[in-house]
Amino acid sequence: MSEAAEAVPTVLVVAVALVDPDGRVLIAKRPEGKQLAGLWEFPGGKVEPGERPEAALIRELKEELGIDVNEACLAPFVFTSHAYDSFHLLMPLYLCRRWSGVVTAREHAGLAWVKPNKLSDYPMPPADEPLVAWLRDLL
Ligand code: 523
Repeated sequence: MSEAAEAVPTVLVVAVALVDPDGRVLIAKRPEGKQLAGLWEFPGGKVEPGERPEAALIRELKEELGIDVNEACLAPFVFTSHAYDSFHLLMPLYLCRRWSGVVTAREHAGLAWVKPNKLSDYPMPPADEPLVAWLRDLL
C-alpha cells in the first residue's frame, strides 16, 4: 500500500432508518454548502472520539431532527462502507420504529417519508445506496 493510501482516515458515521407505522422510511436531503449537497441520506452523523455509536446517533437525531430516541429502540441493522476521495466512511445503519417528538428538518434541506420500493427514485450518497436493497428486502 502506498503512503498516500495509508494516510486516508476512516471516519465512523452512524445513521438510522426511521420507519413509520405505514412502513415508510425517512430520508433527508443534504443542504447546500455541505459535502454531497442535494443527495438524500439516511440521517445521522459522525461519532465523536470516545463516544458510543448509539449515543452519537441519539445526539444527532436530537440535533438534526428534534426527536428523542430511547437506546432500547435502536436495532442494529447492517454496516455499509465507502471509499470517498479523502476518507473511508464506515457506517452502521440502525432501524428505529419508535421515537418521541415531531420529526423536523433542523439541518437538512428537506425530509421525505418513502416506501422502501420507491427509495431508489431518490439520488443518495454512494455509501447509502446499498442500504436501499437491504431495506426493501427487510421491510
Ligand atoms: N454521510 C453519508 N451518508 C449518510 C451520512 C449521515 C453521512 O455518506 N447517511 C457522509 C457525508 C459526510 C460524512 O458522512 O461526508 C459525515 O457526515 P455528516 O453528516 O456528519 O457530515 P457533515 O458534512 O455535516 O460534516 P461536519 O459538518 O464536519 O459535521
